[in-house]
Amino acid sequence: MSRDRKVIVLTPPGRSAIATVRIEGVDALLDVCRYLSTRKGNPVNITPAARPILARLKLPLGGSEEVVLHAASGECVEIHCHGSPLLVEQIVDLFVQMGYARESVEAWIDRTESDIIAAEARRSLCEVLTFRGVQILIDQYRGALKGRVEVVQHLIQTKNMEGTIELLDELLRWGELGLHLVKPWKVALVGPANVGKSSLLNRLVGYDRAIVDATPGTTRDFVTAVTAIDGWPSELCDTAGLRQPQDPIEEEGVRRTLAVADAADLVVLVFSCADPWSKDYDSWRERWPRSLVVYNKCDLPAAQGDRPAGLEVSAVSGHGLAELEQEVVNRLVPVVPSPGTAVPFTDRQIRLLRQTRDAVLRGDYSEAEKHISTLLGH
Ligand SMILES: Nc1nc2c(ncn2[C@@H]2O[C@H](COP(=O)(O)OP(=O)(O)OP(=O)(O)O)[C@@H](O)[C@H]2O)c(=O)[nH]1
Ligand SMILES: [Mg+2]
Repeated sequence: MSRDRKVIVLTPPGRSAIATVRIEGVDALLDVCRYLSTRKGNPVNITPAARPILARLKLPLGGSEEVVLHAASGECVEIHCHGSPLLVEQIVDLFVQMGYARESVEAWIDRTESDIIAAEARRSLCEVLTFRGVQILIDQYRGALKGRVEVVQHLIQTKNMEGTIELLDELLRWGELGLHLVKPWKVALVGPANVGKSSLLNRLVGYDRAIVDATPGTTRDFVTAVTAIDGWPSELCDTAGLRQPQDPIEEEGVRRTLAVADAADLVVLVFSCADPWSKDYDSWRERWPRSLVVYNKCDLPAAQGDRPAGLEVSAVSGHGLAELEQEVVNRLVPVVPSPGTAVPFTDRQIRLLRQTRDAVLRGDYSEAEKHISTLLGH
């Protein structure tokens, strides 16, 4: 019986402002109505497909909760409630006790979505970190990527090597951006001790995430904070200052700094305007040649001598911080896809696009077609 009666939490796990619980079953609406009342305690009747209504839902542990309800039909009701996991669990329990089977959102998507790319988009939409990401994923859900992949398929069938490679390159160009809609870009703040790396992290995320102190060597381990820069999810990582370690803990801190910087999508090399350029710094620029050079403390008198070009900022006065953010974005996302652009956004899609490209370059069109069919879920 419970096979066709389902309760699904549509919103991702964890705390959020609002959670949505979907109830599916022949008597879904009747079952929900049994536990509803108006604020004054009167019964509530919902008309299927009508506008959402506000009501109180009686809870198994006692008391009631104000919820917004929408019944798409008599067999499907969505309950929008406060996002507290405790409340969500109580609502789920209420229906489980009535014989409804709990279904994961992934299983629900697989059951209700026949198009594999649309299903991936719906799954990614559960994890997406910013509104920009939502817009791009909705385009893919509506078929932007699928449409272009079908064109690739046609080009393969007509053995058009040049056209296929051109289109595959156009799609793969957005791969990195697509993957970073649910996984933030990693930006490491690296540099000598005491130049203001932790102060910059705090300014960029807007709260005091890292300890700041006038003593060099304050940050011993790396400290991360996820934020959005111009709408792109970014994990900023403040690191221990690079200097001759004074003790084994600092030595480990420096080792971690190097590892974090090597793995980052972007290294921001932070120096101080007030310190003269040192020969050591050249080796860091060689190690991370694509790094962004920043001179902090530009509110202080500048040190004498030459130094490489870089952005002048001040974590204290705020000077240059908007330009710094803009430059970080320019490095991570130099071109923004226009609305409706086909953007691959999962490892699976990107791997299959690359495999298709390799096969086409080898002239193996049947292998290429196999990969494209897999990508389309055929
Ligand atoms: N005048 C001035 N002082 C700054 C600025 N940014 C940071 N400071 C000061 O410089 C000192 C060091 O700042 P931190 O942010 O702790 O420097 P850090 O690079 O993280 O230092 P370590 O963790 O030791 O490597 C503190 O006293 C800050 O208040 C700035 O833009 N101007
Ligand atoms: Mg620090």
